[in-house]
Amino acid sequence: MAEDKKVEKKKAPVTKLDKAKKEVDPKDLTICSATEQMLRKARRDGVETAYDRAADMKACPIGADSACCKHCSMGPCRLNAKDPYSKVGICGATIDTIQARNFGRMVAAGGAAHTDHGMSMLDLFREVVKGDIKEYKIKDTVKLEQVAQSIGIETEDRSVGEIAKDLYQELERTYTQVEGEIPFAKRVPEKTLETWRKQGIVPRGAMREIMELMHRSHMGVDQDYKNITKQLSRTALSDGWGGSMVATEISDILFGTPTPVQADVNMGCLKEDMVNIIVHGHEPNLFETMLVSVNDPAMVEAAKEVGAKGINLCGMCCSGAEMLSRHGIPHAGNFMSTEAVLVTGAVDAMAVDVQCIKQALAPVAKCYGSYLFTTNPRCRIEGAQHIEFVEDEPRKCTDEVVVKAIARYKNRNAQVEIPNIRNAGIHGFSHEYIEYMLGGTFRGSYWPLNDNIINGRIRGVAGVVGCTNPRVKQDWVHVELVKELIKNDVLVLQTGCSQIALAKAGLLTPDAAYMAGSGLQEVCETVGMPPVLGLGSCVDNSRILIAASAVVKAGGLGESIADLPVAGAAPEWMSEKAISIGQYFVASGVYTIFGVTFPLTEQTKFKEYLFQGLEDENLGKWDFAVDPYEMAQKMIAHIDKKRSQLGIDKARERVLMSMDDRRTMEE
Ligand code: NFS
Ligand code: SF4
Repeated sequence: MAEDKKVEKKKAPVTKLDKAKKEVDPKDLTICSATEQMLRKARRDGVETAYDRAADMKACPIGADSACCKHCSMGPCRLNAKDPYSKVGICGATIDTIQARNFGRMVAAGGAAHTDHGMSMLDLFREVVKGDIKEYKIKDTVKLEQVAQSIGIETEDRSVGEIAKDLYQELERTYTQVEGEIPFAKRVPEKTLETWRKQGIVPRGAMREIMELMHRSHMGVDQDYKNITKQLSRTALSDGWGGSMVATEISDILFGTPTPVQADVNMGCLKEDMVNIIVHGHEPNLFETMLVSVNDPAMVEAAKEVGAKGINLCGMCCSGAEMLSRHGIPHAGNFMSTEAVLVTGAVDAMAVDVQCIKQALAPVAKCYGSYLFTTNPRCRIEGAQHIEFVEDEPRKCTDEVVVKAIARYKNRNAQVEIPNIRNAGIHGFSHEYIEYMLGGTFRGSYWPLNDNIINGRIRGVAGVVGCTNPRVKQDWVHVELVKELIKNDVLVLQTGCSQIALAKAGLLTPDAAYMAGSGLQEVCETVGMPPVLGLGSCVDNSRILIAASAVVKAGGLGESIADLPVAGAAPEWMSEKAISIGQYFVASGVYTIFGVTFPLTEQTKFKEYLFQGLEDENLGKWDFAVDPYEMAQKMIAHIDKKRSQLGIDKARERVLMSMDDRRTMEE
């Protein structure tokens, strides 16, 4: 009882801006003008956001260096990052053990998020195939056959239902298999797979890998950082080539494989005279059904009856990026704009499912009288209403959200201010479309891409992905990095919040080719493509892996992914999912650079291993830089190193010379 009283007396969490707190000018917090405008409004309205909290909360320096362990109650133990080998934990754990275990647990959590998302998609697929769920159906039978064939399932003279049943059975192994190799290991280039086998890091099943990683990082188990790294690589690979890849492939089969579509991004997609509904999260099924609900003539009529012109549906974060790519649904902004969008006062309802949903959305929504609905049993938020989304009756949830949103429109009393900014761009470049686009209608192929890389018009390919983070100026690092890369003839592939940052900066249009170097520009103009290709959500990073495999298979650029002149970056990352993604790229052979901060202590064996040792073992490597120009330089240096190892560095010099020659001739 005494305890209870103590709790009651505690101050309620702050939802209103505390005037005494440090204030940073919004123009220094973001380059997104819409977000900046809303941060100013939030200040006027006395509403606090993550930017205010970040200014007020210094990151814990020991945690930032991953120099602490709280895996048992003899601790928590704090080591000294300035002198990392001067101390060990009470059990004797060294800095390398502690860091490897912490890093491993980030991979386990991030991988679990993608993998559980993928499993939800697979659950849905199973019920659709069995005929128990009728609200969804297999939309893309060509993709179904392609995926089935890619893992050795017979498709000739068989019905869609038969193939789908077999595909389900096979893909379930991605999760539950206890021995053997996950099905999509069959898509990995042979030499890359050989390296994995030699090291014993081919994933068996994701559940097993995550469980073993949690076990091994428990107090008193694996205390050899290299051995822990093996298991964290294996777990990350069960995400990239497992859970994430299943999420992407099954979503394509159920909802359609993206092809390029023009669509608008930014807060100007909200409409003052319409009922505005935002879906924010990661699983496409909620969004797909919401799309059906908002287009129901009865719903539209109901909206008109309360004086609205209609219902306006927009996405945010990753399911938003997926719907943007698949159907051209407008996208209101990335992770660091989710509070700001509520500040418009124009959001009648925001429906969320899982991942990257700030708890603070609930108090901010409350300030503006907007509804915040949670819909997934995995994610409830205090202060939000829960309307559960069930797959066999999905409209029950989405219709209710729409009805409530209409009611809120009718009673809107918040002051509405919508930033008048919309950026058009082309989204939806699946790896299948890239192949078709480059290779032509009759014989899609990656060879033209390889050819352009070999002849040097394209210097290399970079994946720029990941979050935004209030510890750095929103979008700025993404945009500057990508501009620098394309200027240097590096073709950029994008997903997630990074794709939205570049879309807002106007780089996802074919016209942006003028910003590219002369070689890349020539290719973009010939094909009619932007220099920056948006592939979708974060689980769609698996599309980049498949594209990389296809490039290896097309020939002329080495035998493994590690041979390719490619690099990856997550310049403003924040989530554990990003660490899992980074690690599966590294383990797949890709040089991967992160910004903001890196959860490691300098001058330790574990850091040296991630940043160099793994490359010596024929995998990729990690790197770190905060500054976008330095980041670009490092990525390009790696690409050039690979070009010279492949013996194609001379070809590029020739191309550059011929371009110069041409210019001289023109003069
Ligand atoms: Ni990716 Fe998507 Fe964005 Fe980061 Fe979050 S929305 S899965 S984790 S913040 S890119
Ligand atoms: Fe400390 Fe070891 Fe316990 Fe970690 S596992 S808290 S290092 S005693």
